[in-house]
Amino acid sequence: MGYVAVKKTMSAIPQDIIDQENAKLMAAHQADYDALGVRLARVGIDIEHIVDRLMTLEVGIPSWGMVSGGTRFARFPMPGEPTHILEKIEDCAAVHQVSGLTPRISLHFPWDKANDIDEVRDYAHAHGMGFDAVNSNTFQDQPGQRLSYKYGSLTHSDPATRAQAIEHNLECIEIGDRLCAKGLTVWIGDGSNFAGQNEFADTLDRYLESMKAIYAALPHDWRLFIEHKLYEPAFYATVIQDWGTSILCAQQLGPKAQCLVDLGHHAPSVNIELIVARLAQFGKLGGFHFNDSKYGDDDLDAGSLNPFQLFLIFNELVYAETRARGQFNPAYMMDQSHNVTDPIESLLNSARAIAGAYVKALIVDRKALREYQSSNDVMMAHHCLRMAYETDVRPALAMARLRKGGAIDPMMTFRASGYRAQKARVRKSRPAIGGGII
Ligand code: RM4
Ligand code: MN
Ligand code: MN
Repeated sequence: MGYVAVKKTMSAIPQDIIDQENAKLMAAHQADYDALGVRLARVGIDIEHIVDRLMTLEVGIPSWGMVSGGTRFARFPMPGEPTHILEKIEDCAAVHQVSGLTPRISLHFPWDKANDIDEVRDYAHAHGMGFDAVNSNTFQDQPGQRLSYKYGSLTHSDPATRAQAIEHNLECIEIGDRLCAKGLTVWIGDGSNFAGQNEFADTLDRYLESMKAIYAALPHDWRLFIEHKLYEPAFYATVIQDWGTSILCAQQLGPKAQCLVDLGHHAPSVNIELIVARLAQFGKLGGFHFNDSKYGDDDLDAGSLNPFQLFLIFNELVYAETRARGQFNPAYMMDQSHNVTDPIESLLNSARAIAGAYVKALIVDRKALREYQSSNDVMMAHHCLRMAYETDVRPALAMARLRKGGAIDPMMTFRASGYRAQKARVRKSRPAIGGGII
């Protein structure tokens, strides 16, 4: 997604700070890496091959996750948080510098609207950053907006409101194109709060009609991601509520339309890895919004509550990649709200969890697994997954980061850099008033 050959000329965190921190940890890191290498070699896995694969993994980060998030009740701002898009980009670059995993930023419009979009692009490129899918927003009204989205946007009963929502998505494509992004993610808040408020079939008809107009405006190498969500803001029925409706719509729209799985957008106890497998099998798995959740769309750090689920998802992804033979390219993104932690630290926390889940999925002994499955040896099949999951793969993650110029220990290095404290001195403070997600 959004690959551009960027020449880095600016650094959010001075490289020598990262190098100094790495120097302190180098001997211990090398010993741990060698030990893991020996351990993996015993089961026929070459650690260098795993690190090479990991170095190709890239996960986008959300511009809207760079400021302290809030709930419906309150937002507690943090000193030094970014106040405009360029500062958000700088923070994203800091995450990538130490994690080596997050070279692209996903923008959300009109939240990230800028007078000079070329300046935004150039500033990101100067930091070695590109852009992921752009996100439209027709779930809120903006100041001065002509027609309200209170009763819907792309599915609204009024054609003029639908036209306005379509127009906004077309503008997002235009801006995204200038940023060299390659995808548009559409999540709508449309639905109903009361039985009888609207007809399920009619709202979906209107959605498809609107999405066809957006699809028609996509550049040839773009993808359109349909993001479903079970509930909220609609509490009775949501128009694109689950992966079933999502894949039906993606199939109706055409090959550029794919489904996006946000890990917080499912009913409790739903088997998300099974959804991933189904979408991948039919070529409709477009990408992810990684996060973790306990109750609903909690937007907690990826892997912070349910790391085994994250591993099982990556296990499906690695298997799907093998089956697809090169045709498989989901766009990985994080979508989190950081309400009580420093967003940069939460993204580092999640980057580690995601990379760890990927590596653990890579070291699953697939040949043995298949044999256990064929002979119906249930316990050993499960054991095979558990053995990979329970391996401490941190030295492999550290090596991949190190080889990308990142940190052996991202969290401690970020703390040692004094980045946030320095930003608190130079950045203006943002108001605490009001709730809401950003
Ligand atoms: C939604 C959904 C979308 C995100 C907004 C801010 O719940 O996850 O991906 O754009 O929140
Ligand atoms: Mn999302
Ligand atoms: Mn969400």
